[in-house]
Amino acid sequence: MTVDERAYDRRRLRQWLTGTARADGLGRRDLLRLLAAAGVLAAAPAARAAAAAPAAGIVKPLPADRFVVHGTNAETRWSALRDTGFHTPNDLFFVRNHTVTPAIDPDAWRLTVWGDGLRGGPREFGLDELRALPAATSDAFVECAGNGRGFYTSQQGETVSGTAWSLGAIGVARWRGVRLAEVLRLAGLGPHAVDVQPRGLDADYVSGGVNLGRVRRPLPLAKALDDVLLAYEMNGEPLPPDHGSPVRVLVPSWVGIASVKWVGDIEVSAEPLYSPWNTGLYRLFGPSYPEEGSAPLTRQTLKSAFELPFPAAFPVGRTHRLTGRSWSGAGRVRRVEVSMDDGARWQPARLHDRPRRGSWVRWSADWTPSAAGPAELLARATDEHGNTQPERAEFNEQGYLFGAVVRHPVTVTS
Ligand SMILES: Nc1nc2c(c(=O)[nH]1)N[C@H]1C(S)=C(S)[C@@H](COP(=O)(O)O)O[C@H]1N2
Ligand SMILES: [Mo]
Repeated sequence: MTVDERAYDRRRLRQWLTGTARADGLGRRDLLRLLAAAGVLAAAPAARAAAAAPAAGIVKPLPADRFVVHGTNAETRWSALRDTGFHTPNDLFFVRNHTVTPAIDPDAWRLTVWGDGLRGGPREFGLDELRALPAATSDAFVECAGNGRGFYTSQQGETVSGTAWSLGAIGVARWRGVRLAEVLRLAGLGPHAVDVQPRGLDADYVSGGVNLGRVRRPLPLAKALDDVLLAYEMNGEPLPPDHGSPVRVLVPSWVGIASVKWVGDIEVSAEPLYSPWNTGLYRLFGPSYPEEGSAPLTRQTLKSAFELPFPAAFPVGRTHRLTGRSWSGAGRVRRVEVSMDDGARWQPARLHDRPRRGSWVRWSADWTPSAAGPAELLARATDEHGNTQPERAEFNEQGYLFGAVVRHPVTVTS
């Protein structure tokens, strides 16, 4: 009967992965061991898509001077941000799609809020209903947990799985929508709710031959009730197709995966929930972490980027105004410093925005290169909690949360 049991177990595991079985009463450690033993969450090989390849399934144009395409994803070139304002224009905002951008009719769209954490049965909302509720606005970044992943390899010589992003998997927009707390209240949030799990309407995600079901990731109730929005506007326009039209979740300061696009339903659970996106994915695995991985990722790390081509070129002997941006998931950026001599001396950059939580700050610094040849520009930020970008980021197998100083290559020409 061993054979039958094994077959049943595999079926149950598949059901759980696609969201049709629950994992109640099962410890996270057991679940992870089970998943690892069945090999269903083996890391996908690093993406090697050519920069010139068209992105499958993204609706908006991706001109090569503004985006680098990685398979189904596209990152913003930092050189293209230089003359943009505080908010990333919608047509320049990076896209991270597990599959393809779905076509959803906003008039037919419904949001279902359901689960045993509600006092009563499911409650449905249409777009007009959400728009009629009190609106809230948030100037917040959405940043992929893997932003900067490529530097684990290029700067630290480490092999990690996943899309080899440079620093362009981030954007800041003015998001407008309704507070998730308000919608949960209207749906009849019960006293026993602990987890809230939004799920996207895009296609099932198949990784390494295993169907993981639709993109979904539980949020602890405390965060869901804090500053999370159901956003229907991005920079004053209806949410564009690639960014979750008609409604996405916006979870300020957290890893981008929490901000589920094209949300179709939200489960409110009286028991903790698991999905592939908070178990085998979006935890830190590696020698510095426990066998079952770190806790699920929440806040983003601290980063800085120059608004320059990568690599950049400057003529010698002239003064150049270097510009860039810094941000932290932990709180406000307090200080940004730059170094043009390999970190021997650091000079403060001028900040051009009042630093705010969950957002970035623009900065500038002048540089007069005195000798022709190769150079590296360094920028490092410190946040209000005293976190400063280190020289090296701690390795993890999936290359999440790269927070070290990026060495920006430059050629000084005579
Ligand atoms: N439904 C759904 N939501 C999703 C994703 C997805 O593929 N499907 N990708 C997530 C990830 S990993 C990131 S980083 C952000 C990217 O948001 P953007 O494409 O609007 O920049 O969306 C998140 N929400
Ligand atoms: Mo992401």
